[in-house]
Amino acid sequence: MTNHWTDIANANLILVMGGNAAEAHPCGFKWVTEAKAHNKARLIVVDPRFTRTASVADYYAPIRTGSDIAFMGGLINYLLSNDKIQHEYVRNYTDVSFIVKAGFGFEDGLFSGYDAAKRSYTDKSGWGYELDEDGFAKVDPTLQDPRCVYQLMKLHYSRYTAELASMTCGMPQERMLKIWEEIATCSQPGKTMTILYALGWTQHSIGAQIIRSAAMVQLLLGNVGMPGGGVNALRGHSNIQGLTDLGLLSNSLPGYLTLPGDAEQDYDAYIAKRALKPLRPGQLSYWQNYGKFHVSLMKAWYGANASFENHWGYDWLPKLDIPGYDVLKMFDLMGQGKVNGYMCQGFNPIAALPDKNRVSAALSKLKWLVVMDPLATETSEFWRNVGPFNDVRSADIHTEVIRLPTTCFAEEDGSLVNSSRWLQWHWKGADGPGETRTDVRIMSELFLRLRKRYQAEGGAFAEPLLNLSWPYKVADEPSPEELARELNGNAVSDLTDASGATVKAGQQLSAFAQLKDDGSTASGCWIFCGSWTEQGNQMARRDNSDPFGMKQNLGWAWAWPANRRILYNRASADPQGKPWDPNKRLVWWNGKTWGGTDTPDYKADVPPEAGMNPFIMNPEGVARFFAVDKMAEGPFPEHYEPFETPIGINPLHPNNKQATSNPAGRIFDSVWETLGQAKDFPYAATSYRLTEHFHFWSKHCKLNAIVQPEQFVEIGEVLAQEKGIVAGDRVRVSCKRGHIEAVAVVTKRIRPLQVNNQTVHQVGIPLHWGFTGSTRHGYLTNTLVPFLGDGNTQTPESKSFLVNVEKI
Ligand SMILES: Nc1nc2c(c(=O)[nH]1)N[C@H]1C(S)=C(S)[C@@H](COP(=O)(O)OP(=O)(O)OC[C@H]3O[C@@H](n4cnc5c(=O)[nH]c(N)nc54)[C@H](O)[C@@H]3O)O[C@H]1N2
Ligand SMILES: Nc1nc2c(c(=O)[nH]1)N[C@H]1C(S)=C(S)[C@@H](COP(=O)(O)OP(=O)(O)OC[C@H]3O[C@@H](n4cnc5c(=O)[nH]c(N)nc54)[C@H](O)[C@@H]3O)O[C@H]1N2
Ligand SMILES: [Mo]
Repeated sequence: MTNHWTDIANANLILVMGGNAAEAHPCGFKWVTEAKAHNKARLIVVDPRFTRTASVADYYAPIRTGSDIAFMGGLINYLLSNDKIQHEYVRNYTDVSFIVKAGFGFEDGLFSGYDAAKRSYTDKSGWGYELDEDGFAKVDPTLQDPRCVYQLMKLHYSRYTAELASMTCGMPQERMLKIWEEIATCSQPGKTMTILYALGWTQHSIGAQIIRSAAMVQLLLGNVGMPGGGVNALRGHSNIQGLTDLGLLSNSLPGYLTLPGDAEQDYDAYIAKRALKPLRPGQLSYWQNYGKFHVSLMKAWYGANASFENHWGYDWLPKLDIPGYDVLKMFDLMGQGKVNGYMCQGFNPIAALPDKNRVSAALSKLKWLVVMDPLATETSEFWRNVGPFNDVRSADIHTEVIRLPTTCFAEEDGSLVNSSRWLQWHWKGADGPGETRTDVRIMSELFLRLRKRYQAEGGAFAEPLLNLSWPYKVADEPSPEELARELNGNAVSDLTDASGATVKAGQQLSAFAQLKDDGSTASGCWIFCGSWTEQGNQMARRDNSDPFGMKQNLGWAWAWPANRRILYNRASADPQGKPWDPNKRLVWWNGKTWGGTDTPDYKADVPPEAGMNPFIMNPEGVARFFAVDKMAEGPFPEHYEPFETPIGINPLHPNNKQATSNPAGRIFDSVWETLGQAKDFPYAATSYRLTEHFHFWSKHCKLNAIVQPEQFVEIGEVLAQEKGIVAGDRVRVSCKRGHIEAVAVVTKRIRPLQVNNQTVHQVGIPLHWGFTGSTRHGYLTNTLVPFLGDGNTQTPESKSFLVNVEKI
């Protein structure tokens, strides 16, 4: 989230689109209720289904799954052509005036630089700003230059008329216009809309670009950095925010630092490429501190073994030979027989990943599989024949499966990072039963045994293991406190920080501004620096006082970065440093310094007249409508159809087959033949959650099993009638990859939509059932989802695929 949970109460308008917060985030959803009750906020919900969130909305509109960019693109066009933008904000705080290189173009659904054979944009050289001779970006403050971002954006979205958007989304035009009109009222300074989204936006082959389009809308309205504004990802697993923060993705390092690629063997070049120089004179470009964060990380990992002479152990970091080893890639390699063993920790891939039969075949090619989990999951039982629900030939599967029972979060102390970026400490409720061990214990023992063997026998590339620093009191079980203190970081030798304060060797650091690139500081995750200081565990704080009445609650837990609650909050004040609206005060210039109700996201002593731009994480200091070269499929979001499209063409590019679905989406060659077509599988299906279950494990819990005992699918009344299905019938839902069977729920909550002059029916499939646990056994929903994903995040397209439905 750019903003945070309690801040939702500051919104005037709440758009829930691409999520179902009342169902999947019921505790956080109370802040929506607060905003409605105390702030007269209005709630708009856009979802293929009339959801539990929609049931308390002021306005609801249906949408065809996978078509949200058409809606957002139409909205951008509407705001620009009706002049409903926050002018001063857009002019001063965004890239509208920046001149784009002449090499950038867009034609027939494709941006410049596309390589059809490689299915990717191999030449992104045009996707950037024109620079002057000093290396600064060229701008045209009058916005008249046809190559400035403003003019290019206007041109790009002029194609997204209300008619075209409506016929692409299947949303009646008058409903669409009503929503756009209401959203447009938030272009007044001080009136804010918050956008809450989750998987309804991410789980598409074009998901990351849907979210960018939402960011563009919020920038046009001047809503980023504002109380009650922002683009807010409601995150999933209790600690999934912590997972990305700590760099558990295959191409990242803790604190959003990045792993080098194969071509980056030179340490200085690796740092220089990431320590971005300012693109405007006098601008603060915060990533110029990259080296300090990186060296401090290496000192945390390798201690005294990381030195100036050995480039802080740079050679011990893996260098990626491909952009990343995401789960789709790993399971593709596994399916090709190129993976011997798999450690599966707190993850149930056969249930969670797309195309269950493909995942099962991949697991069958392993020599060994270790499952670390409190439960016997579908993945640890994948080799067992469970009738039609898991119809495998056990005798043919030679994978050796080893289960290591772990505790779960409630059986240990530690911290969880929530969607608000708050690190909240929690205390264990009970000891784990039986032979369970904590994950930390299992991983530590494994490490210690491996290291012992390397010490005794040697081996290829042993240095990363041999040189690791392991300073914990109990070597085979570091404590949560020790680990948390290490993530925060400490002084390695006595030092004087930028403010002139001295920190003694061994003392905890208090802020990442103290980090250095000379080896005198260690920090396991620079953005967590400040969470466990000499003053103690800041994550355990539970002071909910709210002195300014702005719901920022700076004494509750600890938020990264720097206990800042709202990112980019400098933009909540006008260029002179005065809040856009006295009722929406976050930070302001008091004549000497920036301060207020939140920790300023800016350099505290730089006066407004210095003209430093507020988005200090970008080298140009402004927010981007034009994503330069950061996205796989182009600098502006464009609508592409799901890979399995119910209408067969892209209404925006009916004549270019290459631009039907995301031309840079993640798909492997062998997957094309597994995709179905609308003539065989005519219905647009989507999958989702229910409050009563948590993925695939709450079904092991008897109370949850009782409240939602059996797999069902939701179909609309019109489709049910066409198919002769009544509520309670058993139906077979099939796609080219397989089928499931379930009970039919016939509902008014899913209506047929008129899309591109044809009727599209949607089918809703909850994801929770399987062949373990206490519920009635069922088929895994992911039997139906295709094995492909987003071009940037590789997130599977679990929200849009084609099926047929028949009565059994
Ligand atoms: N009770 C419970 N809570 C949970 C979870 C759980 O399993 N159970 N899981 C947690 C996790 S890990 C996550 S990631 C979150 C997920 O949170 P959500 O994303 O809110 O959950 P979903 O139910 O997967 O999907 C949300 C909605 O997206 C809609 N949708 C589908 N396709 C589209 C589309 O193309 N456009 C739009 N606008 N909407 C679409 C669906 O109809 C659905 O109502 O929930 C978390 N909370
Ligand atoms: N079709 C479709 N597929 C989807 C989705 C969808 O919307 N539609 N949503 C996707 C999303 S967003 C998600 S997050 C995934 C969820 O997919 P998974 O994360 O694989 O699902 P869970 O059932 O939550 O599995 C977590 C496992 O962790 C175990 N566990 C709990 N605590 C601990 C612990 O402390 N240590 C260890 N080692 N294990 C522990 C649990 O017992 C459980 O088996 O599903 C994805 N798949
Ligand atoms: Mo998730």
